[in-house]
Amino acid sequence: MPARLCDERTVIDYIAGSSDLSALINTGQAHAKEVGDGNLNLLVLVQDGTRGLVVKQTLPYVRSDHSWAVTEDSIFAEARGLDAASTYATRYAPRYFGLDASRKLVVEEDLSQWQVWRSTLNQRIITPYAARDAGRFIADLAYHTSYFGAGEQEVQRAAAAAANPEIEQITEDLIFTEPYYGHDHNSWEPAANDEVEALRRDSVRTKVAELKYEFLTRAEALLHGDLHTNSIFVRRPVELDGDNASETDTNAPHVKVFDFEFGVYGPVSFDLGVLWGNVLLAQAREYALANAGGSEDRAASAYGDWLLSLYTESWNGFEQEFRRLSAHRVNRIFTAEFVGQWIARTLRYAAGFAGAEAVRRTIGWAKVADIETLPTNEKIRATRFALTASKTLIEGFQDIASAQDIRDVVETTASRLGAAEGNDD
Ligand code: SR1
Ligand code: MG
Repeated sequence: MPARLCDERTVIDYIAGSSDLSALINTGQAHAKEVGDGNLNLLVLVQDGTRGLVVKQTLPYVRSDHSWAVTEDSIFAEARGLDAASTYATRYAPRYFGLDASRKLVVEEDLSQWQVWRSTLNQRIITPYAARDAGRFIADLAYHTSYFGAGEQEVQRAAAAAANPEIEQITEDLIFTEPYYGHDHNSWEPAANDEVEALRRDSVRTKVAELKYEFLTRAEALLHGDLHTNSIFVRRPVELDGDNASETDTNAPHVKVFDFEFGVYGPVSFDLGVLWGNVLLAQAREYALANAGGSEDRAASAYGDWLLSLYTESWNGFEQEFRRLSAHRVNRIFTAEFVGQWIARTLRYAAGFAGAEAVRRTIGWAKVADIETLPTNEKIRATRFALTASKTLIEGFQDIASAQDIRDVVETTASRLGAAEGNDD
């Protein structure tokens, strides 16, 4: 039987009924508001004027399609991810106040003073250090939950406990299968038919198979599992513009990562790849708008340059943090040379996963505002850009040797498509 869902009134009674939770907020003064837009959860923000907390409860169906039933057990992945992230990547995760297994809900820190990264990206707001800290977050979680930072038996028990097959199936279908075949979940502007067809060649499917097999079989660390830019909060711009210490204190955390319900044991490259796939989508939007005519300043803008720098910034954040932690690795036999080989492999697969993520968010289920909010002509440009760059990454990921190589793919795609559009005129 599904858990009783909270609403804006009953959630306060729920908190008042718990001595632990009612110590965190004045329930007599509290107001609640449902603020979620995720597919699988309710997200209720409760504030008393001074303090706040968030109650996240799983839905037994997909929010935008109630006929699509989904297990409420994703709450256990959410709890596991929150617990691990707040322990191992403390600075970059919400504080975690606990799981109610019978009500299928977790309680966590109110981060409403932060802003969703996709939203600042779509407003062309530069957020310094966010990419670096997203990379550090991935490294912290990966190191401590893998054979690098924990003993063999501990990792194997944790991986077994984190099995999440029904939720993992969603990722397997939506990212690695449906976009490459006909499926009701897919849609795109007909003007992008050629780009979609090109993705459905057997040679591309074989590369996607390689990525899917990596995701299915390489259970090396606890992943966030859905690290797109709607799963990352960044600091509000006012804090970055003003006198606030966070602007100059580069060591203050500049991201908070949330939404852990897709967490599984998998390849660390997947979290990096999902992040980069969403950077690519922000670039697709920028490319489309820059080429919309009458905005030459936008074509070579500080914002566009900053977007291009995010691959290297996040990769450096990841690599430096992972190497720093690896100095204390549990497995002595994991030599520095082996760590270097593992890092290089992680980069390659991350590039491939970036392409797969950008494809699914462009033509498959769960599309993104970066592209969906564009006028039709710009949407077509953005779609072509995203699909073309993604295909290059999927076909060539085994040759990627640096984060700069990914930036090169993006820049080459922009100039090639831009030249073709110019020739059409
Ligand atoms: C049915 S859930 C659809 C998607 O939402 C989340 O963002 C995940 O990416 C999932 O694939
Ligand atoms: Mg989510």
